[in-house]
Formats: sequence, structure tokens, C-alpha cells
Amino acid sequence: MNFTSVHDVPDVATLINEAIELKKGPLAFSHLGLNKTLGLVFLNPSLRTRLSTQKAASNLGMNVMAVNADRDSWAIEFQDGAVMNGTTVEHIRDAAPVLGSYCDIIGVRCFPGLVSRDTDYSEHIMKQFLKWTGRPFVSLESATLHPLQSLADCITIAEHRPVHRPKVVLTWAPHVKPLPQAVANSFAEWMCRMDVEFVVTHPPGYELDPIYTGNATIEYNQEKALEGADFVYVKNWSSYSDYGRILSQDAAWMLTERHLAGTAGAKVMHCLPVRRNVEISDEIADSQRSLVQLQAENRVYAAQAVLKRILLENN
Ligand code: SN0
Repeated sequence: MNFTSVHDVPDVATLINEAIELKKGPLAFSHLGLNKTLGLVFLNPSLRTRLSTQKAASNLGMNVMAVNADRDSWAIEFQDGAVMNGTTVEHIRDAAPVLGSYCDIIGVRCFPGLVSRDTDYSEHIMKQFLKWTGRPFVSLESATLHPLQSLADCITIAEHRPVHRPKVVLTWAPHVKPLPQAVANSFAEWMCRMDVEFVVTHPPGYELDPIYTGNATIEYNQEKALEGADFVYVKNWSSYSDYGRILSQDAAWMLTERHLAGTAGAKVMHCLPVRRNVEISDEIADSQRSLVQLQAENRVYAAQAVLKRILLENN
């Protein structure tokens, strides 16, 4: 089993329940990963993903090795047939099998370049790691998706689910930098597999690839979208159609208490890191509404549920 998207999980509800069970007894499988090694490769920065995945692996008794490949190791070439007389030092075809020989499971973080949509959405970098390490692979956020985050988000929603079928709203927020669509794409495709009413709201031009939003309602009027919401997921992303560009920095889209007046006492979610008072106001970030710390905590059990399945499958 690899874990690169929701499509690697035939039974989302079962996986969520497995994670919730692990949360009740994190050390119940502390021998499962004995003498197994998890290798984590970061081509981009990380706080939660790195630490929660390490914690998950150590709860399962695994060894963990992590490398900040953007800084600590040789610059990797991903282009087939490249004449390597420039800044890249070793080819992925040579580096990846080395990782595969040291590790039983490999996790990689590789953000999009946000220059070429075709390159980013082909998942060229992730696919090369997948192919050349020859080991079970876990995405730690790829160019287009962040499945461990989405699984943690699903666990958090399951834990706070009201008695009725919940309304979940993904609302775009302003930001100072062009960010990937990965968190939003991924959240959307996991929500499409949950028993929820799912609405996406953003300014025109920020439409996500419909392959991820599926049957979600797209509502350009944020106030209307938020009406009756039980969960509001705040996230910035750059344009998919006008690829990688910032089309709006309209501060009216920042989520404040005022925006939540028409909701059903909505809980507010964000994957972190969050730009306070740009994406979300302090009053919300510091309020009882905020589930962000629980989402971060659930990252451990999301990673642990996935690693546990992979270990069981490869025992
Ligand atoms: C990343 C993203 O995909 O949006 C990682 C989220 C888990 N976020 C950022 O890169 C934020 C950078 C910033 O300067 O705020």
C-alpha cells in the first residue's frame, strides 16, 4: 500500500476509526514496527508533518531517519537524460534506491513549483521517488495533495460531528504569498468521501480542479456559503486556472467572528501554519471555536493509522 491520495484508501470510515482507536491506546502496537525504518525526505520546510510522523512511527516501535534534502544533502536532479553540468549533483535514479536500501517505508514532502501547472499536476517528483525507491510510499504533501492532513481533518470532524449530517464549508482566505492548492484539493476529495454537505467558497478565478471538488457546491458568495455551517475550513491557495498567481488579496475574505453570525455555531479549522489577522483573526484563532490544535494533535494518529496498515501489509 502507498498513501498518496484518498484513492489509496478503499474504506475511509474504517481508517478514521482505526486512528481513533490508536488515539485511545497509542502504544497498543508498539512492537509492530520493531527493526523497521521509516525514511523521511523533506524538499520543503515542515513542523507538524515531520514531528507527528516521527511520533507516529516511534509509537509503533519504528526507527526514523529524516533528511532535509533541500539543505542537508546533495541537490537532486529529476529530469531524465539531464546533462548534469549545472547545480544539481545527483540524479533521483541514483539517490532514491539508496534510500530504499536503508528504509522499509519512505515519506516525501515535495511542494509544487507553481510555475508550470502541467509539471506540478503530473506529480513528476513524487512519482520518481515512488518508482526508484521501490518501497511503500507515504506522501508528506506532494505538489497537488496533502492526504495525511486530510485524514487528520476527517478524524477531527468525526470527533466533533453533530447529530445531523454536518455542513462543511471550505473558505478561501487571503495571503501574502502564492500557496499550493494541495491542502484544498486534498480536503475536497476527502470530504467528497464523507457523509457531509460540502460547499467551497472563493472569489472568481480560484476554482480548484473539478477532479477534486467533484459534486461539491461552489458558491462565490461567502456569506451565503457560510449559512448554517457546522465546520468552516479556512485555507488560502493560489489560482489553478491562472496558474500559481495571486488574483485577490481582498481582506473581506479573512475569517472573523462577524463572518460566523449565520453559521450553526461553526467550529473553525485550519491546517497550520496560519497567518493570523490575514487568513483568520486572533479572536477566532484564540476562541473555543478553533479546532486547529486538535487537528495538529490528530496528525499523529492519522500517520500512525497509515503506517500501521503498511506495516501489517508488509509483515
Ligand atoms: C503550505 C501549503 O501547502 O499551503 C503547507 C501547509 C501545510 N503552507 C505554506 O507554505 C505557508 C507558507 C507561509 O508563508 O505562510
